[in-house]
Amino acid sequence: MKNLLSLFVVAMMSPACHAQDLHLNDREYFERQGVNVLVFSNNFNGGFNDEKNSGIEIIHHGVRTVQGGAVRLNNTPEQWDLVPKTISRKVNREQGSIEVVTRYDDYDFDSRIVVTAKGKAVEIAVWLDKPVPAKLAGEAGFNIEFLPSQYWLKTYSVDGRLGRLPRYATSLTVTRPNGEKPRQFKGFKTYDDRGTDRFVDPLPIETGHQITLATDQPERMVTVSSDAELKLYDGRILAQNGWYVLRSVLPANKTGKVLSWTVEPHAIPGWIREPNIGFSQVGYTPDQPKVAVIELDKNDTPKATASLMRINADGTTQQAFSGAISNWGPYYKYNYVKFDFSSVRQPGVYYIQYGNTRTNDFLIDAHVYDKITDATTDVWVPIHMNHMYVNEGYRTWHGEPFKEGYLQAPESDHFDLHRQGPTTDTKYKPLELIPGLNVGGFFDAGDFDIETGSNINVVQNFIRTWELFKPQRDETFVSQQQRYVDLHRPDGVPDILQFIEHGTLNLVAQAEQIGHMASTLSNSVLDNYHHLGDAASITDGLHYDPTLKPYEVSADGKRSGTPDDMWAFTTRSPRLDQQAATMFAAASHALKGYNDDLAARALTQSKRLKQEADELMNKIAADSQEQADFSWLGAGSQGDMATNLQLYGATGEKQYLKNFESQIWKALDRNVSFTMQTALDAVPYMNESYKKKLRPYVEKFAAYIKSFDQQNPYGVPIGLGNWAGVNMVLNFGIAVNYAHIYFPDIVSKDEVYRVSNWLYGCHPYHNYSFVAVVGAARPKQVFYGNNRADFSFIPGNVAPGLLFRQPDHFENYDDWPFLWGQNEGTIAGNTQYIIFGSSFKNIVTQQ
Ligand SMILES: [Ca+2]
Ligand SMILES: [Ca+2]
Ligand SMILES: [Ca+2]
Repeated sequence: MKNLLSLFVVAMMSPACHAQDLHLNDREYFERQGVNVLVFSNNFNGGFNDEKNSGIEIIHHGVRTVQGGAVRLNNTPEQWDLVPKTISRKVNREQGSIEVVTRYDDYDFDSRIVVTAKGKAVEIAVWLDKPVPAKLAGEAGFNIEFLPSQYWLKTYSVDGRLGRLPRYATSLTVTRPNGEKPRQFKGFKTYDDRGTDRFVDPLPIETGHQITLATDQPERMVTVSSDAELKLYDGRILAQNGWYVLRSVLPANKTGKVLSWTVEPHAIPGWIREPNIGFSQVGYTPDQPKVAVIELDKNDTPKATASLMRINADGTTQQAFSGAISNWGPYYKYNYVKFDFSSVRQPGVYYIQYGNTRTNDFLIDAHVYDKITDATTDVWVPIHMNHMYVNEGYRTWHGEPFKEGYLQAPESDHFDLHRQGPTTDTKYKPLELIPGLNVGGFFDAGDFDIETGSNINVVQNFIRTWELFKPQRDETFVSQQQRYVDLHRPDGVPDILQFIEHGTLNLVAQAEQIGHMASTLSNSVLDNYHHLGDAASITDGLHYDPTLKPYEVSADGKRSGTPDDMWAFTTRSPRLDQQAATMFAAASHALKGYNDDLAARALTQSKRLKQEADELMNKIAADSQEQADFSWLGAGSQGDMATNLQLYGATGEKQYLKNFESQIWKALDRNVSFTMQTALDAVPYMNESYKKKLRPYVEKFAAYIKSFDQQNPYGVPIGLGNWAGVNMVLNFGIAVNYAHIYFPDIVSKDEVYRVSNWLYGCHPYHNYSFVAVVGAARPKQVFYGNNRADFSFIPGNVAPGLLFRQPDHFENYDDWPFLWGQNEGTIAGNTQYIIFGSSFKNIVTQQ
């Protein structure tokens, strides 16, 4: 905090005489009011390669609209095209420049980019010590990318010729021999060339030497000029998550300064960002604390007061409350103040008026939280049921996917971070059909694989919700026999039981057919992994037959030569087997009386897997010189404690509880915040003396909760990773809820609203609810679901939230769904939200 504060003060005191020019600030980026130019504050990092948040970036009047500035090997690089590795980054304050050396190992190709502030513009120069490698001549170029949703339908000018950036990609393309395409990540191919051995290459929309984008919108206007030819492309031709690309090919056979661009982002004189008034879009109950957090530009002057306005039944408005603005202080690049209107308790429709800024309206009412989990349980979860046809009214969400089943994965390195080792660890030969796996299970996230670890979590989350709250809600028809799901059609069975059953069906099948748990059931080829559309069309539904030619179908219509069948990755992990064994025990307990056959099968697999996994782990530990690697198995580890508790819950065998008790106190002594949830989960099984012994730890936890009020203006843990921190926030919220349920005198009811406020709109960047369709007046509009190409959402999805970009920018696009780090929902995270929401509702409805 202190460090941030001093940075803020320094930034505030920057000499006014340079205010109109770009200058290199203390956070190592170029800045003028309304414009930030970042030079490799964020590096390309490989892997998924689609982060679209690296290289040279421009944050233009508060929105990161330009990124990807780097030497690239394609006209419009896709996800999984090679990205450059950053070798060095130097900030030269005297010259006002930043210099970055990047490298493509695959081509032994180094280049140096020097960005220098020149008045209101920056010069971007590319330097080479050795000429472009012959293989990349004509392919390597300097690229920079513009965010389509902020530029489409804007006018542009190229050397005086006018045009409008297209809303949808329709520009011209050519095909070229595959041999001419620079290799993609790990040699995978993103495209199915239909046997032509040619790839698609977009042609430019325009070429010239001076280009201005968004001549009609001062906030977005950028002018680029160069002696080299500038080409403007539409990256969406190849991939829906592509951006507009501006590019100059690097000259062949040249060294030294081979390219220079002048880039001038227009700045609106005296621009000050509109205040972002964070509040709960779902609304507030009359008795809860109500504090809006207002995010202010650092050049903004806080107002003295704000008002809460009531909208009367006849449409007239009146001031319900006026109160003082209190200062919180700086947090990264903005300044924060708060407006407390807790004293307003009268139910009604309200909005906040702060200076000229008026929020949308919201409710104060005892029932505002009643429906916060309904969209997730009734819509999001059933749509993610794999191996089923899912219907809703007139709409089919997807047909029955993967009818041909799953093949044994051969040895492979995988694009979704999986690996199949040199042996299969099964009785199956590589590419042999493993029968019976195309049943049950849930799509992982914005993709369609079955991540076994996540699916285990999902079943556990449902079981936990079932055992704690016994929700009888029945809005979903599920027929395993028909392989058919119909939304909003009650069938007499609580949906949550059907979800537990559906998850268990796939996991039990894995244990029975494979003998142990697969790490994943996933795509075999990259060109159908990025599928956007009906899940049933990812594969052709026909068994792969390598004796047929690609795209050929057998005479009986049952087999094809297209290698699109999904694979089961079966490298054995005894740890995963142990997790599955625990889950199977709990599932057996939950399913008893509803599906006795499945309950019995789950119990059989639980016992067998536990025994085999224990033996394997002991053997590995005995064989290994590095037993420390398996220390998580030993006493005191978090995983073991939670497992023992779950096993006790499922079996009632006292030994598990003894194991738990022998570890919990040491773990709490080591780390209260990390262990608190497990300690609280045990309360229902324990006596009063356990609760008494736990009290001082809960007191510590209460102090930990309050510590977030000093760490940031929003009072919740905020993650700074590549995946925004919603899982961490939900975990925190669940622990706070349980601490309040069992120790209301230590953790007061007021604390449980921290996480709901954050989720439903009280957070940086904008004030939209992160839960799709939840947040009555203004939920987010776009998410990274499997319908993201439609700029849409699947109701009930929870976004990861605020993605942090170095050095000081939080972001959550609501017009561009394609960044998974801020907009994807996962099956494990969304079922975690059901636990948070169920426990939260339970607390709120109790007077
Ligand atoms: Ca996945
Ligand atoms: Ca049902
Ligand atoms: Ca197939």
